[in-house]
Amino acid sequence: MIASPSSRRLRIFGAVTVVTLIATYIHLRPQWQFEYREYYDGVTSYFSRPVYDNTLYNQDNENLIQKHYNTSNPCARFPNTDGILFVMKTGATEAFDRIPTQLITTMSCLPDSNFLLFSDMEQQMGPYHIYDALSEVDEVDKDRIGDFDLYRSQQECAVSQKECIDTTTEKQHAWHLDKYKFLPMIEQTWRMRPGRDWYIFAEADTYVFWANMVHWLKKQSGLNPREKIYLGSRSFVAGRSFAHGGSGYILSGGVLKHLVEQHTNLTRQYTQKATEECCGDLLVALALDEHEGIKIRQTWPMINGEKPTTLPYGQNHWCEPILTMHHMNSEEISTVWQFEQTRKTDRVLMIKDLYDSLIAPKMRKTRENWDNGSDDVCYINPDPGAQERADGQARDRQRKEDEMSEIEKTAWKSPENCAKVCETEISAEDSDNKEKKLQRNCFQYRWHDEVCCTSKSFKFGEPKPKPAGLDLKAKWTSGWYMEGIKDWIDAMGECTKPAWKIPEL
Ligand SMILES: *[C@@H]1O[C@H](CO)[C@@H](O)[C@H](O)[C@H]1NC(C)=O
Ligand SMILES: *[C@@H]1O[C@H](CO)[C@@H](O)[C@H](O)[C@H]1NC(C)=O
Ligand SMILES: CC(=O)N[C@H]1CO[C@H](CO)[C@@H](O)[C@@H]1O
Repeated sequence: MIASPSSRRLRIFGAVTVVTLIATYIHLRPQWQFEYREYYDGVTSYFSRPVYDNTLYNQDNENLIQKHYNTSNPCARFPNTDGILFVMKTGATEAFDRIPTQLITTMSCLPDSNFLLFSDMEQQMGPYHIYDALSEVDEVDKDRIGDFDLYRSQQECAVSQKECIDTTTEKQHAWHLDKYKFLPMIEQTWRMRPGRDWYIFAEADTYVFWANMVHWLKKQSGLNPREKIYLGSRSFVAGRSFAHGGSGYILSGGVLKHLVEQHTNLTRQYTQKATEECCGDLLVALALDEHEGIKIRQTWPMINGEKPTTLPYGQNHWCEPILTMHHMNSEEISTVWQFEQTRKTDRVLMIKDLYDSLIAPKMRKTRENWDNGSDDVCYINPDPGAQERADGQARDRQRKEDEMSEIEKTAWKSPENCAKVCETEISAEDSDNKEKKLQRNCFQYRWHDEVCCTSKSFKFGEPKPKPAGLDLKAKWTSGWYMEGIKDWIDAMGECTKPAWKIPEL
């Protein structure tokens, strides 16, 4: 059979197509393999995440933390939080600044069913839902009470909150609205997640040390969650004690059940009361006292309102395990999480460990334009002008003239004179006396404008703005008596037994 021109053309076309396909295959093959390998790498890195240089590591803490930060298994040392519910309260003016860091650090290891997020507005943050603590407050109250103006403007905001609300000017309003959230939040918490042993309430700038917290609640404390228990760091307003909210506070399932199930009018009642009181954490204490007859049990310094740079290290703040800290900004939360993740040991984390790994490497003899919070004992130029310029607290804490040594009498004259107070506290003949070293009262000083103050603990502190003019007196200088600190630390030894605090009434 003779092929017609059209069928020959067809065959040529067919051959060309096959050759083209083969060429395309050969051309593409390496790329497919490459893509395949990339995909494969993606799969393995899903199981094993990167290892980085540990940015916290240095020669002063090389024995305490890992040189590298292996991010593969962040929850390996995280405790089992069964029976515990964590409740974090925030506000719409700050939620997106604070909560994401919480979610990618400590809370990333909490099962979703073991925490709730509350705010003064319902919002969604990635896969996480933020509940409106005020949703069940009576509409009449919301209209009537001026503190709810911010609540309304937040809801009326047509774009992102940042573009509607000036966070600096609204800070005060956000604070006033905050106190209305506490009891409604407590009620909703029980309704949404009833029957847990422990309920831990905290704020978006609270850091929770979960390993310590769970170990203490479940094992170490011996507390029975079926009893009515209210734990926290005790504060006072007009003689009434309450657990400070920002430090975090803990309610037993036993007390929460009774409080919520037996008192159906809590939200209404405490919305009214909130108009007359300063703060929501106080209202919680008032409700627990009025309805359950219980008071806070002091759990400080384990539940703590300070952070690593403001903790007063020393007596009562050393071998004590730490459960919470407060005023932690996002960077600080991430830093402490990284520290927990890269510690070389699993042993109970004590306050001392924060100092050794995070603070000690940064300590030096003096820092200018710096305030380390020295304010236990003060020495001020006796001249009336200088006395008047000094702040009230410093004035109240002056040592009496006839109780002062010669060194102390001239301490106000300069930072160098001020430093001598600590340097000369222990006399040369006592320099080997361990008891004397442990009883040291002067670890650091701060000098500013003819006011010298010293402190019986050692704190790191924070920068102070550099004064504009040339007046040397206006500068803030802080210093630490490093030898005295070292002697005290050596005399304290290794803290072989953590000093767990027994919560007292
Ligand atoms: C990081 O940790 C993972 C899981 O614990 C482990 O399999 C891996 O070998 C570690 N990587 C390095 C470099 O140590
Ligand atoms: C609920 O509390 C409000 C405010 O204290 C009060 O006016 C009201 O009578 C209470 N209602 C009940 C049913 O107790
Ligand atoms: C560590 C510490 O207590 N820092 C304090 C330093 O001083 C400022 C006030 O100037 C305080 O706010 C800090 O708490």
